[in-house]
Amino acid sequence: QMSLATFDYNVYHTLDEINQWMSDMVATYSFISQVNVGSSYEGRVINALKLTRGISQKPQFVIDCGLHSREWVAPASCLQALAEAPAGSAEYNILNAIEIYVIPIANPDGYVYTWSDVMSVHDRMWRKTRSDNGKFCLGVDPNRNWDINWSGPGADSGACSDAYYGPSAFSEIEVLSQKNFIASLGRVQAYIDVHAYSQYWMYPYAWTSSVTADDALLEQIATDSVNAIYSVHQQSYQAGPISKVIYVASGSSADYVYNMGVKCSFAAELRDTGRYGFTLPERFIQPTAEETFAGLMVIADAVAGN
Ligand code: ING
Ligand code: ZN
Repeated sequence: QMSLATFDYNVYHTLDEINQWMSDMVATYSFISQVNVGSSYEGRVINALKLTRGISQKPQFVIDCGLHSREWVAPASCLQALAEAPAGSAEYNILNAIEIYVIPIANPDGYVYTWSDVMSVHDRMWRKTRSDNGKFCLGVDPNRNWDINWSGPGADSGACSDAYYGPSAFSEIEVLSQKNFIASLGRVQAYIDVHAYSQYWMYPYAWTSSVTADDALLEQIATDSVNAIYSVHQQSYQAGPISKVIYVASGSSADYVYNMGVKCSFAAELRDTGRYGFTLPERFIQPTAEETFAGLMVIADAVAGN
């Protein structure tokens, strides 16, 4: 397919380009299909790509990218990870054992906003959704809006805050849609919410500094992931519980999905460690994507029982 063959993974893409790319992937590969996760506040469709081969009824692994719109390297890395799937690759082979769902842009309104000029204002640093809650500022933090210790420590009541928890838990249609989507799949055994930046590979809890009942398992998988990541381009990522590695944060997706019974729940912060931050230059997309892929495959292997 012409457009797939010429798609440049080493630049950042608009939502329209990413949606076209998803259609091209589906048209090109029989083991990839598109699934509708739901819609956004401004009426955009949230898409997922489903990858599976062979038997059905396998364990499922959900990869959520771009929940925060300014973290552009996260969706870019998820796209490149998907491009690794075709024949012969490790990812292709693992699709006999698990189903993978990738949501490349979980917050499409925010993403479009970081690409736009609205009344000659350009805000590349927008993080939240774009909902109007009748306050002075728009938007809710989609990683503080889940119903897990909602409105607790590490989330903000102020509508202008980047960590605004919203008028109620699941007030954001993007968050509610993703929650319902994950619940509807029924056999999800692993989840990762991919962010940037700081180079961390983390797991619950975020809302409390207490550890989960699965701490040893999660620590083992996260350590294996950061070792795999290091082996690709010798970048150090730190593994550990979210509340210890980064900060206490209530209402996050990783905690909520863990509490749904998805033991292998993770949250990643990709490159860099702060030099460029959210505006990571395009030359770093490829190496970031390559090491992220290695980290994701460790989780996929764990779910596949390898
Ligand atoms: N960091 C995440 C944030 O939402 C995080 C850290 C991840 C908190 C997972 C809770 C759960 O604040 C960034 N950079 O977005
Ligand atoms: Zn983020």
